[in-house]
Amino acid sequence: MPVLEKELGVQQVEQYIDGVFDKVKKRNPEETEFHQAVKEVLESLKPVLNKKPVYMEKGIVESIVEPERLITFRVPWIDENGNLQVNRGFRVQFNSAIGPYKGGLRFHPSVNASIIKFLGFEQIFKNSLTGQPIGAGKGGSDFDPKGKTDLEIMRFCQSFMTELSKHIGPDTDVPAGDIGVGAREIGYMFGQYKKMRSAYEAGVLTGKGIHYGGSLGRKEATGYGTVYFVNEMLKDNGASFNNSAVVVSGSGNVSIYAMEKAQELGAKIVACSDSSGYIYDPNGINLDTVKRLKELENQRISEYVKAHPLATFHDKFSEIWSIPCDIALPCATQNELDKEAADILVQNGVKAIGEGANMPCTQDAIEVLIDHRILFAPAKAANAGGVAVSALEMAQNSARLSWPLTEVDLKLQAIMKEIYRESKKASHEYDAAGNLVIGANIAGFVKVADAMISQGVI
Ligand code: NDP
Ligand code: 2IT
Repeated sequence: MPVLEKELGVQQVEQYIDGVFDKVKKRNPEETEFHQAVKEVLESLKPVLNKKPVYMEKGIVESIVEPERLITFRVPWIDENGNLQVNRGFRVQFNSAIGPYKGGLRFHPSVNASIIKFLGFEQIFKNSLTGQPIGAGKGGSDFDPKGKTDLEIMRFCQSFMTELSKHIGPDTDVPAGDIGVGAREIGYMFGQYKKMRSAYEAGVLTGKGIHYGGSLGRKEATGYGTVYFVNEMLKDNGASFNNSAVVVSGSGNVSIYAMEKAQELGAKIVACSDSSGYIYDPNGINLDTVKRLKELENQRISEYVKAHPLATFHDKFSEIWSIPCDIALPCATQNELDKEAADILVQNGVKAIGEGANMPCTQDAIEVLIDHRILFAPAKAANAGGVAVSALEMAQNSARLSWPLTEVDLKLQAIMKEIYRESKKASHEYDAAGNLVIGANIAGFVKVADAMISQGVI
């Protein structure tokens, strides 16, 4: 292409992207997390739009940032004292170009339209990267599970599902867990859905208990998958988990199984956290204790030091990143690792970061890490193992089969390797020199965009 024509093309793309982003901000005022997620993707799509203007001409970019549907609803329930409580429920059905809407449910007091839309938007590209036939959705509620009795959790889940059941189904929209939603909540919601439909539609939810249609390996999949992905990235750069010091934030589902797999690969986990603070254990975190506290007893992480007197508890959650480490895995929540934390990690000689949580690093933190050539595994690629195994759970439910754990785990390993390979390939194809943020966004986008073009204006 002649130089002038190429420059005009670049300018046109810049203007187009600016225009789409302005519209997103105007249409979704004050939804800062959603803006942040959209901005990152739009910026990384520029090289694709330069090479393939058809995505602009067909209006794919302005379509992909607009959810197909956003449902909000009232969730009334009665607490232990007989008082009425009213929460707000959400489901965003973002994109169904390559399969039924698929994505988790989050129960946390911070949940609002911005959080649900950012998560649903990320899911488009993540789900596409898995190579599985799944579209993108996300949902949840501002319900706070902390301090609630089991009965209150059940009542809330039932009320939430009474409304949500009108909008989901094994071929339309398949929710799963996320923050505050694990096997217990999925069980109560599945029970209510089954009662309302008078039918056993096992594939309507994933992350179910193994005894009623869940997949072996789903519980571990996000954490293991993150470590498999980071391991690929390390191997590709002549490094490994073996003998490395690792800091993992959070102590929930993703965090626990990331720690487990990293330990299996020879790493020493020196710190983990919950929202009340972090623990540092110079001997390496004892996972049996963390599992007992978190999976069985619903305790705070500070209790860990009672069983391990050499360990210390610090009540500032965000200061976990000041612990020197070779590899950092943020596995708690969005924007938990900011520029200041990234600066400290770099000063302390960190070699790699793997995002187990969704959007855990702020944009300026990512810039610091990339500028310093720290190996960086972005969330959409690194934490895709969870939803990938959810898709395998759907496949098993459709076939009325249950695969052995080794089969699921081998499939997960192959999927994570392939996501790494594809993300890296796309980054080189579009002149981003191994930048996996750009590579993953592009590789995820292209499949969905092509499907959208094939299906016409709908
Ligand atoms: P869990 O509820 O099991 O655990 C969340 C952990 O993060 C807890 O330790 C929690 O502490 C901590 N945390 C949550 N919110 C905050 C906050 N605002 N500030 C500080 N700490 C916080 O959730 P998951 O492990 O399932 O999810 C963790 C992350 O991984 C989320 O970003 C989620 O979207 C993402 N993810 C999850 C997948 C899955 O399969 N579950 C798949 C892909 C991504 P506390 O208990 O004190 O609240
Ligand atoms: O963010 C995510 O990918 C999840 N919470 C898992 C979604 C799923 O459908 O398994």
